[in-house]
Amino acid sequence: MGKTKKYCYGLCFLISIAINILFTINLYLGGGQEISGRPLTWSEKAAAEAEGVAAISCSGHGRAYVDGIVSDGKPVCECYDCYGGTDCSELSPGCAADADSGDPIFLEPFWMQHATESAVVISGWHRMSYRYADYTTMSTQLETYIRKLHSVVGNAVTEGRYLVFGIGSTQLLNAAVYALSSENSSSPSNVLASVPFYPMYKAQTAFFNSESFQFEGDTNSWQLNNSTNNMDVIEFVTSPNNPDGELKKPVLGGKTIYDHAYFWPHFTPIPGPSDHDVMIFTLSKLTGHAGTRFGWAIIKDKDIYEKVLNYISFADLGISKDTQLRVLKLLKVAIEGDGKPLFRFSYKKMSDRWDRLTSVMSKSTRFSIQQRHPLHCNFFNETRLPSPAYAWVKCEREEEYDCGAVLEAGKIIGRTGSSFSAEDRYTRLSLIKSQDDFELLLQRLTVLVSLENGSIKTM
Ligand SMILES: Cc1ncc(COP(=O)(O)O)c(C=O)c1O
Ligand SMILES: *[C@@H]1O[C@H](CO)[C@@H](O)[C@H](O)[C@H]1NC(C)=O
Ligand SMILES: *[C@@H]1O[C@H](CO)[C@@H](O)[C@H](O)[C@H]1NC(C)=O
Ligand SMILES: *[C@@H]1O[C@H](CO)[C@@H](O)[C@H](O)[C@H]1NC(C)=O
Ligand SMILES: *[C@@H]1O[C@H](CO)[C@@H](O)[C@H](O)[C@H]1NC(C)=O
Ligand SMILES: CC(=O)N[C@H]1CO[C@H](CO)[C@@H](O)[C@@H]1O
Repeated sequence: MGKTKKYCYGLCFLISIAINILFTINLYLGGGQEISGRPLTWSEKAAAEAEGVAAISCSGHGRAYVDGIVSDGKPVCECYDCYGGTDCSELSPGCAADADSGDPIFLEPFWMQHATESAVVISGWHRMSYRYADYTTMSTQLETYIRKLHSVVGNAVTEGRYLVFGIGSTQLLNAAVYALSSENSSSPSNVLASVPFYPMYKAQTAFFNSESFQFEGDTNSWQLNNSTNNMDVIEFVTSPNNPDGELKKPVLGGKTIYDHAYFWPHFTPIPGPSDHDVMIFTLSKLTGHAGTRFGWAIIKDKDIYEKVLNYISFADLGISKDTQLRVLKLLKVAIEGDGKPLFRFSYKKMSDRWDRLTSVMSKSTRFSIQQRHPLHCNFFNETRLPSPAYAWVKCEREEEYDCGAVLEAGKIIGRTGSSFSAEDRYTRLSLIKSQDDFELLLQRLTVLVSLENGSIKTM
């Protein structure tokens, strides 16, 4: 009698465990329609789907996504560079280290650590309208958080300034050129930047082929030939600069567009709030969400603001409301604890990478990288070295004028100096990609440098 009771308890216990396991599996694999005997709510169902996909491990060398390719009803792993196989566990041995693009995946671990605060659920009827209730296309709530963020970081003055959102800062770069240009087609405004500069300035200005502005190249050569002319110029001031991380200052004294894509504590000490007529920022290099395509311009002058706003209107009728919701959520996390958790994480990541990179490069006479100068950072209240997004590598040997080819022979892919209107003796290496990418880059650089004094000089 007592024995059968015991058996029954044991059996019931096992059944209950089995049921629990089944529920859990069901819930997390997204097939579940019930929880504790009632149907899932719409947000629980969405959450179960998201968590089910996030639980696919891909060996840490890839990710599965809700909107990824599906095989047998399940999303498949999308592997990072150099990894393959259904679970991304296979490293391809001869794979080159790709340090070309500025894809800011270095912050992915931060967002995985902050999964709870940063996730967003979007209902099927979320903001279907073109506009917000106040007849604008920009979320005032988001605007408030952007201003808070700048005041917490201390990197830009926003009081009394106008804000315009764009599809990435890319869209705003050209919107700003348009807004600052003269409307006189017989004398178009001259657009310039200082070599080495981000190629998009030239590419966009040429692509839009406007009658009101034209790209005129490097500020310094322009100044040599136009010293006495007070001409109509629009100068891109990229601070910190892509590719070399310099905190650039204007050269020409005309109208300026400050591109502050990298003006965040992980890349540079923040000497004080930037206070200029047109300043452009982007989510991409702040939180790492380049795919969200969100940037903003901070503008002093009302007329310029209205022109930029017009540009965005004519180009797109404003930007995605879904994007704005997600950005709001991310920025709320970014300013938590006065920005300390995010920027401590991001700074540590970048400074660790720089420490390891400089320790390898200091042994080299064949390659050099840019000098870094310490500066007081108001945000961390400490003097620190910058830790730029890119290494600007120079090949020092006379005969190695094509640095990209030299690195490529060592299985490293960079971006050539001429892409930035500089010499090909320089190459840019991206330091903001995933940890896997960085580890492989460092491994390949270590091999190249260790071969320098050996017999294989001409590899
Ligand atoms: C200097 C600079 N400005 C602007 C951008 C554009 O960024 P996004 O369009 O993602 O905001 C980049 C991207 O690499 C950049 O390096
Ligand atoms: C347009 O530019 C031309 C050539 O520089 C100049 O002669 C003319 O006065 C300008 N027109 C206006 C409206 O500024
Ligand atoms: C600038 O002027 C100098 C001397 O007048 C000339 O040699 C040079 O080609 C000019 N540069 C450009 C880019 O026009
Ligand atoms: C190679 O030799 C040079 C000159 O003697 C030295 O400065 C450099 O550190 C050496 N590099 C390595 C990787 O040993
Ligand atoms: C910044 O650091 C200095 C010296 O360590 C200290 O005296 C000062 O109070 C700090 N300022 C702030 C705002 O924390
Ligand atoms: C008016 C004038 O002299 N413009 C020149 C300024 O310099 C650039 C190149 O450095 C020339 O292309 C312009 O013609």
